[in-house]
Amino acid sequence: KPIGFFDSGAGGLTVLASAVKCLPNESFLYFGDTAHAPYGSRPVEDVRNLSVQAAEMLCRQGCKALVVACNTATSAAVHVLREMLPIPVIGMEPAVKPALAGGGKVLVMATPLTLKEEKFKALCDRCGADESNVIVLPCPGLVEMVERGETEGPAVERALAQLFAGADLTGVSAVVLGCTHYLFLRRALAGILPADVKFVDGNLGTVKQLARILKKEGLLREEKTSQTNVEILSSGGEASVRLFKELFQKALTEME
Ligand code: DGN
Repeated sequence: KPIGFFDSGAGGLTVLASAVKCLPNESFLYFGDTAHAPYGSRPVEDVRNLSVQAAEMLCRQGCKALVVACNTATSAAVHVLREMLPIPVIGMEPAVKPALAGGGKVLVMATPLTLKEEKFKALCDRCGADESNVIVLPCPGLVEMVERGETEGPAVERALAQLFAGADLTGVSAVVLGCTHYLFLRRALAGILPADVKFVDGNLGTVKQLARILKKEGLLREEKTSQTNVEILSSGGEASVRLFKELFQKALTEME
């Protein structure tokens, strides 16, 4: 049985790439909801309904566990999905805690919805984050850019520089990539930010959590496979699946 992953589009492919590396004997089924991307600027009820539809579809396909490979969908819907589905549901959250552990100030990039939701406030409270050590930077437009396959080059760097123009980076030692799409922009971001700024994301943490839960529930596949089985679906049609496959290869070569 495969492990299901979903996101509003291509961002979750970065999580999928980490999962394939950590759990090569598993099968994976990925769904990107391109027809409804981006989730991050929709009302929370919309994101919840779309997430439920995506999750139900993956369950019908026989998935044994579900990874909500999207910070936005997690903050809007993970509690509903956990109540509703008969399989384990693993969500994501911006990696504020590990970023703060490094010392210094942290800047959190995420979608407007993620930063607005109660779940983010609760996360900040849990981590002892406040205005003195955490700056938030809502990033409308970045998801759309990645969805067009634009991840590097001068135009991307210009868009990023514009986004950061108003941000005070004094004392910032780490940038949290609080949206799975932004991992595709890591190289471009490194081009516009001071060289000593570290990037922190929640992908590996999420995959480790997935592995722990699979093990605990007796769902981990022990038999070896010579090639990991990965199937990629999109609500955006063939062209979108082709782009997803390209981006997935990029994620596999670039992500840890
Ligand atoms: N990849 C999603 C996330 O991690 O928040 C963003 C999805 C979107 O459409 N905004």
